[in-house]
Amino acid sequence: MTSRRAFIQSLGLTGGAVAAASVSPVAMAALPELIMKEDPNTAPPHLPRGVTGAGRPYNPVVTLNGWTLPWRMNKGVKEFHLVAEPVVREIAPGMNAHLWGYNGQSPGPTIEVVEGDRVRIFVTNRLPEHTTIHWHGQRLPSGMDGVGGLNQPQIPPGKTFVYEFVARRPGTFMYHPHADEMTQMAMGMMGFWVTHPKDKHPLIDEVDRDFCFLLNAYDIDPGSYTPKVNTMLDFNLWTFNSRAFPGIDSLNVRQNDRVRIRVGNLTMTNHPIHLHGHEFTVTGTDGGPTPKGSRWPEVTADIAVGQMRQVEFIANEAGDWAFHCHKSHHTMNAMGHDVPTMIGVDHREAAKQITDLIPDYMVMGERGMADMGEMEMPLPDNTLPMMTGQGPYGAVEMGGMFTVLKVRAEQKVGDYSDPGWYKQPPGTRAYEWTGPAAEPPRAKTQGGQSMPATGKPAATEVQVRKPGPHSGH
Ligand SMILES: [Cu+2]
Repeated sequence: MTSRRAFIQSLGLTGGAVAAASVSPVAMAALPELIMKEDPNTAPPHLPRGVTGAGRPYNPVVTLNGWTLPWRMNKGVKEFHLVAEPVVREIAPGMNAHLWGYNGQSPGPTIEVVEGDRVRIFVTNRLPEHTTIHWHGQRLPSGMDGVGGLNQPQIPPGKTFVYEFVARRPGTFMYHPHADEMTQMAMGMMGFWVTHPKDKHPLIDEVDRDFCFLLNAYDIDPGSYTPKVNTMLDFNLWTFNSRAFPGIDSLNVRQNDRVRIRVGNLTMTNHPIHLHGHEFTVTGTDGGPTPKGSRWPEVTADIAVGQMRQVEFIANEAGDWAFHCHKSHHTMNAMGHDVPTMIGVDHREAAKQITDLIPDYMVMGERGMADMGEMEMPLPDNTLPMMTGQGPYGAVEMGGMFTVLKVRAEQKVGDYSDPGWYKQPPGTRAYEWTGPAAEPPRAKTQGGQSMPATGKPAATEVQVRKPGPHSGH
């Protein structure tokens, strides 16, 4: 079966230590080969029957800046091999994070099966401490649920444990350790799981494109590489699948495609995920598909901690559409929190002198924050600008949990490649007004017209410095 190896390579994956020419009983008695991915690019979807020629067909998902783990079929059981290990993840070009993950990446590969499949997952622990895997949302025997100490002994470093169960319920799931959870999830240990329905399902529509990703967050000090694991709320890197804008791939679809996006939240706060230009409905949670009567149009879905949402819409509006978390601090990259707002203060000379002494000194812009998008300040090594990303009309001034849905009439069926920027038809872009400027209407009185204020100063004092920074948001 050279086709298996060729297939794995065609996905940009490495592995295949086991020559798959003959899957002999001896080979099947060994651990499934370890398949790894080195780069953070979005892998193309698996062909439903591409890996082993075995198993029921389904419409595969595309994991944003991630990949799906190939399996091998062993006497009717789908076998997967996950290895928990330290990894280097490029958060965006210019910044690598030292994380823990699975099979070379954080998050780990997506596991994709069909309702009714018997699944056997070998988990090898190459971490310096014990671990487990919990299969969030699955119906399974209690002993397979992965809570260390409760359902099973911990998996010691160097050991391999086997999980086996039937994927009973179709839907959207995730996996993560239930062992030293605070550390291991802060270090990036998590992955996605999709169980496709085996037959036509009354509540699960067929879609043309099916994307998935996890929300995650890290606290990595500017200039350093490893997340701080004790952080509870004050994270500074907000990511889709451990990537921050502009490192997140766009979601490229064909106009009029029915699109599903599945999102799971393994951060420590909620994320209102917002789509421009379209309305979607929430068609499923980690509890399963939602009843049709419960679906109403939305443009933002709040995804709470430990929740998953799958949203669906018809991508019928051609263009480039922002898709992002609506918490504005979550569309920013690593920033020093203990800096004053400098709006109104021209600090450029002072900042130059300070950065000679303190290289990672960062200040807020004196005309608002927009000029941070075209960062003039020197940054410490391995640090992303707070907001960046070059669009067709200049800096996008975003970071973190932000990407673009690209809807194109000319995108081919099954083509996930980036079509470039949208070419707007003439006369459909916001433009500058060049006529005479109007006098802004302003009240001339000192207070409201009905109840003028008494004893108020003649002019409001200009505050150039706002009160100090917030904390604990
Ligand atoms: Cu958010």
